[in-house]
Amino acid sequence: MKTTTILLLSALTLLNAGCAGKKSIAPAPYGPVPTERQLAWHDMEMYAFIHFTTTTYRDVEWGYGDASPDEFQPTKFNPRQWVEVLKAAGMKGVVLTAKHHDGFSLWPSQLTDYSVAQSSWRDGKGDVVGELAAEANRAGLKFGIYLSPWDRHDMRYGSPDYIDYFRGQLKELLTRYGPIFEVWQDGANGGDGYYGGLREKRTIDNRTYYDWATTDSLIRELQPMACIFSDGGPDTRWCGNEKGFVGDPNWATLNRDNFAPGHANKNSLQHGDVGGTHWVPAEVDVSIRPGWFYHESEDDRVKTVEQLMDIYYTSVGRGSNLILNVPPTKEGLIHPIDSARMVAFGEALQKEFRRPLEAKDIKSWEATNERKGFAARNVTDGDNQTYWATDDSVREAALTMTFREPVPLYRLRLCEPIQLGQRIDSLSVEALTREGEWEVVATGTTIGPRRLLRLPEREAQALRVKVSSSACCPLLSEVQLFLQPMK
Ligand code: FUL
Ligand code: CA
Repeated sequence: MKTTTILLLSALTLLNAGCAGKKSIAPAPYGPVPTERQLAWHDMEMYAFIHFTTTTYRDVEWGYGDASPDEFQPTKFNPRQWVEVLKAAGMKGVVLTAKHHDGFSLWPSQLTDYSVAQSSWRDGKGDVVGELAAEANRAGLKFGIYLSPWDRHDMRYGSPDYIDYFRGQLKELLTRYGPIFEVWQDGANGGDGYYGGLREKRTIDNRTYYDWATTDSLIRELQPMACIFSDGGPDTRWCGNEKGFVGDPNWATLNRDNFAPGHANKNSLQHGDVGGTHWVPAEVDVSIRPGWFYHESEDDRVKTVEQLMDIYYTSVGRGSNLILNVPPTKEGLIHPIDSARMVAFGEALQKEFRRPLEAKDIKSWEATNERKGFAARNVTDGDNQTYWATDDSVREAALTMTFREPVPLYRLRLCEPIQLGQRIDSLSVEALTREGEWEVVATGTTIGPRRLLRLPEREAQALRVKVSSSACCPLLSEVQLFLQPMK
């Protein structure tokens, strides 16, 4: 192209922009933003945890490391049944304790003589990791692994040789079983154990012993899309408790460099750090039973659908992911009580979100401020990439959707376009009732990837969402209203 043509074209562009008022310019990202692997992880929302090993047969929570491999006898081992149950509950993935603190490996590891290969179960030909990975894959569930850094069986634990062994095992797991979406690094470390028969106490300095940076780069190399979970990330963080909730507010940002494994600040784990340096979202880990492993004595203490639903709203509903543990029995099956509960939970969840309000039922979208090219109606197109934005100077804004007919309120899902960072720190929702009054029906703090709200029973002609963001302009990608299900 000749220079004169280029000059002419740019002059025309400027002229066009001038006629239309302002050019449409996307808001700049605010603070740290998620990586591609973290964005994929956010979409997972809810998945299962499976705690299973020789510890199951000892009826304890922490195996000492001295159980004989022959004690592992899941005579009815059926990972297809596990996966069916998990799928019915709406789980999108499953993370297995490939090795728990007792040190027994659920796959035939070539690096130890303490695995399923040494068990008389299936004449040493069994592979729990392989069979579960295959079933998960068949059913469309993503697969993840837990490899306990603390190993109460292995003689080498506490020495540099053990770290080589640990990395060697990770390598086996990350190269044999297809794509891994999460590697779960547990924080429990050191103490007494069998340690090759020495039966002693071993303490390690968990700030230095594991050299996590080297292990993390091995994981990156072998499985670039796997999120690494630990107390302080690097990719996903523990929520600071095992009860089934993340803090409110919940920021995905964290001052990650303040963290060393096992030296976590509970408040930062539960709430994140406002304006934190890294994107490290929280994961809520909780068991459907009091313990992580199956105990017959807890058969009557399986969480109810109501409890599971409350957990759902205080984890997924606050923008965190939920990893729900469902431990198999000694036979290698999910217990009938747990499976019935999971299926009922799945049905209850479907009912929660059965009647989405459709965009065609909305008469108008009005915003107190609308950035050029980022219209309010972008919040009802079902696409998280498209969003409503305000001008840069705005800190508080409201969006009102007026319905064609009054509708029965039920649930509300709000989402921020987190690819541009997390911004909103407070929200309130008002409904225009049949009587023509504006009534506050919900209030809250952060949104992040999502905030789910249970609304009171009201017929509403319109809904107004007010958001504020103290450091930058607020953005919303989705405002999805769900209506009261038909009786
Ligand atoms: C903890 C472990 O000590 C428990 O046994 C369990 O695996 C839980 C998920 O993490 O730190
Ligand atoms: Ca959208």
